Amino acid sequence: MTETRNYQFIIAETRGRVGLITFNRPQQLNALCDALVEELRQALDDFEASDAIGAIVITGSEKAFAAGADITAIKDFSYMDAYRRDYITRNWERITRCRKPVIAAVAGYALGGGCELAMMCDFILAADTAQFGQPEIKIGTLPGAGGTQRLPRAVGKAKAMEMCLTARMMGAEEAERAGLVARIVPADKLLEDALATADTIASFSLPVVMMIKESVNRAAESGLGEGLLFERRVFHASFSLEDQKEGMVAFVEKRKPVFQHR
Ligand code: CO8
Repeated sequence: MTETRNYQFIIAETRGRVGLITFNRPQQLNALCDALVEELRQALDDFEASDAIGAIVITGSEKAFAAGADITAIKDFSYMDAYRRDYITRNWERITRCRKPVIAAVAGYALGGGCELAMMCDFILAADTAQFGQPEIKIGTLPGAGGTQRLPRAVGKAKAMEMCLTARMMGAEEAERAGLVARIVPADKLLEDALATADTIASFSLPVVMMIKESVNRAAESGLGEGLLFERRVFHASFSLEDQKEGMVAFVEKRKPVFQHR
């Protein structure tokens, strides 16, 4: 395990080929102040640039993944403050521009911007203690980091509408049933499981991993015909990879492949 830069509000470390980012603002339940999200952006930039990293895990504390945007910091924002800063788009959405897979490991509260940030990741692993919600309506605003768009796509319109309009929280079991999370893990095993999952992904050929991520994302962003065409083109392109040759030859030779990530 190697710690990377010195940050104030996050801890960024490497565990083998996995980059681990832990929100570290426990007194405020990891409320997402601008400095924290800037550090997140920096850590993601570093992990993306590093050839030694194949997958990324983002996690919080036992009590909270993140309890939302920092209400204290944004309460006096004017329209112009939010617009000129390009609030949310400038740094929160760095996650959505990651080309390497990003897993959210969520225990405790994932509320408002915390839920939205988790939904920006490629998939969510939830501790049995996880609570998801979009309670912005209670503080006189609305989800502003994708909640009204990604939640209905994940759980369907009825549940998303109810959650956004009533601020009701959804527990881990309901979240799994509804398709918001990939899997539920006992809380004390969450990090271990998320790191093992990321490690499995990082053990595969990185260009193939990236091609799969890009292709699955097309399913959400295009019609079936366009999506299938995209997949087919990328699939054909995969035959240009050294790792494809190695993977298939290793299978035929009944040995473990050694991927070179090219
Ligand atoms: N921002 C700032 N501080 C927070 C936040 C937050 N989102 N959440 C918790 N805190 C602070 C509390 O103020 C408290 O601080 P202190 O100890 O100094 O009083 C500390 O964290 C602990 O919180 P509680 O004492 O409230 O802990 P509880 O266990 O009693 O309750 C809850 C936990 C239920 C999570 C409660 O803290 C809560 O309801 N938090 C707010 C949740 C919320 O409304 N989140 C949505 C925020 S808005 C948002 O995310 C919008 C995203 C993008 C919008 C863009 C708009 C421009």
